[in-house]
Amino acid sequence: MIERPESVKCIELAPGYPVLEIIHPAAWARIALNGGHVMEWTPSGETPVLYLSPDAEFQIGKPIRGGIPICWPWFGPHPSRPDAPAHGFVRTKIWELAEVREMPSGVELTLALSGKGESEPNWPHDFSLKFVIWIGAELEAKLRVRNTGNVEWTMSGALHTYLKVTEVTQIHIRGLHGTSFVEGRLSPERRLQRGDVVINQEVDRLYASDGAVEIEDPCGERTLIVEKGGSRSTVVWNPWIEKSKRLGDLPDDAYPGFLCVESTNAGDDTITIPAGGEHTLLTRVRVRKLKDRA
Ligand code: TA6
Repeated sequence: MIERPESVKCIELAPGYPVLEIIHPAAWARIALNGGHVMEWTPSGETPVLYLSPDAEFQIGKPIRGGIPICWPWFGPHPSRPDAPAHGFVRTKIWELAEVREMPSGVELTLALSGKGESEPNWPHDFSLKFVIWIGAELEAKLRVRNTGNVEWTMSGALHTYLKVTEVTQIHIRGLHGTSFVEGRLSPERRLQRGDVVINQEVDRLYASDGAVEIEDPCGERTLIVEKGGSRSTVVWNPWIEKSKRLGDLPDDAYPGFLCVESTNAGDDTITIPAGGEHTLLTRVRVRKLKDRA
């Protein structure tokens, strides 16, 4: 592994399971090389901002429940192969640490993963990914995708961010008013969002939106702001009661404590990349104390 500054350690969360631990005056974070997965992020003076399931499985080749799963090169079920894993394959591959830069305000880490067509049965294309993560008072994650083959291909995907909230039924989810959405990805009925999004049942919505989403958590006395780039669709998901029971790596009573707000390219927002072309999908998470609200 490349040389790392003092603020970036490499620990084993389980035997043979390497995790980068960032200990910097601006923030603390953990990033698993399995999946290139930002698992935890706590800015200084804050409580944890990302939700990580206490039942998350730390096994190479298994996805992690929580943090920011990288869903690529397809979002949800594979478009044509029902036996392919949901949300693509890169969240279960080992990424390598390609670059790391420590600065007074934080640490920038670049993880890399690439593949040739014959290496992936469900994705017979050449690709190169760079995942650039800024760990500081804010968190920014950029998935830079490059088509290194000689034919164009079409992808979908998401930065599937799990945000920690105090009580999901008490939060105010703003920024999607007036945008259209489909529920559960499978329901053909397109509806219009009126006012704030309310979570009082399972919500699994794909919104046609490129805007920021604010999650005001009055009990947590803070607002989380999720900004996006390279994304014209946003997923808002909470499994609620029944789906939580079906997820073996999530406690049944965990659903009130998190909300997923995902920067996606999904639904009508799939991306076709020509040979040699690139696309960047970005998510940025900021914290604003309620008392700081002007
Ligand atoms: O983004 C929402 C969603 O597509 C839900 O339908 C649910 O399946 C969630 O992702 C989690 O998927 P996973 O494969 O990580 O269990």
